[in-house]
Amino acid sequence: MRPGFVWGAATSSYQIEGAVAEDGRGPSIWDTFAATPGKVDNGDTGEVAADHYHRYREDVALMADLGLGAYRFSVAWPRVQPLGSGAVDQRGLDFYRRLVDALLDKGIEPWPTLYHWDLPQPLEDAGGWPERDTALRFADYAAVVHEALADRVTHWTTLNEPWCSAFLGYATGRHAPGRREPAAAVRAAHHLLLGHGLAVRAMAGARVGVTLNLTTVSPRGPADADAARRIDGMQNRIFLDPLLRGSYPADVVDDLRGTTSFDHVRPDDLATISAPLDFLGVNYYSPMLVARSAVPTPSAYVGSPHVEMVDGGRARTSIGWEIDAGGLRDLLLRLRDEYPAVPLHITENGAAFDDSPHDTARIAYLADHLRACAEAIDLGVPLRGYFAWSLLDNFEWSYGYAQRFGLVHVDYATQRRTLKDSARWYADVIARGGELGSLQRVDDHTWERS
Ligand code: IFM
Repeated sequence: MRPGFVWGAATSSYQIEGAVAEDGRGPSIWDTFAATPGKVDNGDTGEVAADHYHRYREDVALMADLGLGAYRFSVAWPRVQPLGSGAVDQRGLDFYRRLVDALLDKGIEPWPTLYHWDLPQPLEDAGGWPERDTALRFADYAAVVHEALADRVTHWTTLNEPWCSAFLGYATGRHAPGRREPAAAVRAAHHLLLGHGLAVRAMAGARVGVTLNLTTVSPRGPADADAARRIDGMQNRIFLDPLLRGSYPADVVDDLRGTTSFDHVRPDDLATISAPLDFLGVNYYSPMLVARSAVPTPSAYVGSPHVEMVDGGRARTSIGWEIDAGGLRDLLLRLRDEYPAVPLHITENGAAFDDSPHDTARIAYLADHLRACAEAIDLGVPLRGYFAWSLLDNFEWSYGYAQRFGLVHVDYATQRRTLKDSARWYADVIARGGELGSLQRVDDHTWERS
């Protein structure tokens, strides 16, 4: 990788912080959802998580040992504004001030994300993201955090994976707030985008990006081309086009005609949403292979019930996601070819495996994806950084603690942190400036230095 390439790792507030009732933090939709029986595997919640709220100094020291250049974390809105609007709790902001100072002390650049899914519960009680007002409240909150940290933070991310917030939160109900209302999900997607655009405006002068979970979508065969177009529209283009081209894709609007009339979109919204981005964050984990299905199946892809995901026959991680590093390269090339140029950062990439601490499968996954990044850069993609997901094992949403994505193992009973082999390997890659050459893949699960 080139000099200046940003090497980082990522986490998010609800997944690691714990301390959900401390220092004035208000409840978020994830507190409510996790406390609802049957919503999260094993009844797990983020109440304690990795106790990062109390152990952040130890965690920053770990990051420094790994040689990270940057740390991507998220700010918990309900710590800053317990009611989601109005009064600001300085104790919440102080936590992030301390975290940022600890990072800077170690020469690690803080990369905060303003929203990684923990919406203050009072805002959901008022209607949540399907309501336009939530976007306005988000911009107010962004301004508050920006003012508090602007002297110490350069790169800001507004949203993490608005697809999940909108379509898992409001269509399938697999994520908080657990609603199953397809039309509301489409409105939520728009208001998340609007919130992003308004936040960019509210943080004038800052370097701001947004993170999307994007992927490759391929048809199983020629008869499935329309199915692939539809899923690509609802997964990728419904966010990319408004942000980078200032319009919704016409085919997606058409596909959604029976679901919503788009009358929630006001005339100036798309101009606000498409304010120039300083970078686009790309989260990539797995490819998608899709087919037309004869039987209608409700899914996150509202408006396209006759589509199904099919098995691509590739190896899978423990969470069941197929592995395809080439997909990351193809995705990056597509962004280069089809959208206006914008600096890119991989803001998440990683794998869940239960083989810690000797996690050769995770090393293989990361190495293959880093090679894909290097290939993309060689082909002219303006990729400027890579953040491994995740620094620590953490609360994996509706899967609870059973799925482990960390470079660092967390023993939840004692909160003891132990570096996995992948953490040592990643530190070595960073120290070599991204040089993977001396590492040889033996098989799917083994990786050796030659
Ligand atoms: O853990 C999540 C993260 O919060 C958002 N992106 C995907 C990760 C793995 O599921």
